[in-house]
Amino acid sequence: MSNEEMFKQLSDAIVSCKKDAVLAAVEKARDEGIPPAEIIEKGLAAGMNEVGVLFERGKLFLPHVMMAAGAMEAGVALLEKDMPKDAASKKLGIIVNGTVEGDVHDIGKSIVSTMLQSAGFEVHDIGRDVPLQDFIDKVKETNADMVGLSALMTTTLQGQKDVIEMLKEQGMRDGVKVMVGGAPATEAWANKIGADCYAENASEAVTKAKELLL
Ligand code: B12
Repeated sequence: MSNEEMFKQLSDAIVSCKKDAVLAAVEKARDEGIPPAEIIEKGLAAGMNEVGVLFERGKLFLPHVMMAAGAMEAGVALLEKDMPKDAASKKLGIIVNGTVEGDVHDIGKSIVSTMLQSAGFEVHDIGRDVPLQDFIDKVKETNADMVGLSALMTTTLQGQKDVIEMLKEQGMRDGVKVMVGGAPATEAWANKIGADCYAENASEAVTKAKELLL
């Protein structure tokens, strides 16, 4: 089976919303030697995007989306075992990452954390629906070089801007880079709110973090 066919199978498994199908497809792709990052981005995440489209068109309902999300999390968890957990030997920088207050979407954010971690960054993932001041407190506590802010809804995007304003008010903006992401975020939005960078997906997040921190 070609890699393209394998990605299609992974994506279809997510759309089927069946955890067993996802786990089987992930194991197969892994056995074929496809790197975990590609299995996640080109297979599983592509399927989740498809789920989003079907949901928007009314072809899938919220319980399906929740099942697909659970299946996706299980698939990613299976792959995390193969990814270097603690790359202490080459600590590239410290990054705090989380989803802003009011927003419970965390699949994409967690993928970003996992990929940054396996690229050699020390990542403090502080979860989802995180009160904005907590991002700042965690940056202080860990002496972080960068903070990642995820928002998946147009209504919670404002939280990214607010954290930047709060960092300024608390005299901390110069000491930490800000990276924003999530489906409704864009390069233009990042520029408008004065973030240091925007990344469209997890691999781009790794590239941009390296550009800014190394
Ligand atoms: C899965 C999902 C859910 C799951 C979330 C499960 C979970 N644990 O995350 C559940 C079912 C719980 C859910 C709930 C809700 N959802 Co929802 N959900 C989605 C869906 C279908 C997919 C999101 C996803 O996981 N995508 C796959 C991942 C891999 O992609 P990603 O998140 O975009 O992440 C990538 C990039 O964006 C980027 N990235 C992400 N974060 C970060 C951070 C940084 C720092 C960087 C650099 C990059 C980065 O890298 C990631 C990896 O490549 C989207 C549809 C869509 N098109 O996005 C709707 C969507 C986001 N949901 C939506 C809504 C409205 C809701 C609900 C209010 C319920 C409802 N009425 O539908 C609640 C929200 C409650 C709340 N307060 O948060 C809307 C938001 C609309 C808006 N206002 O903008 C969407 C767009 C669907 C829609 N069209 O209606 N949802």
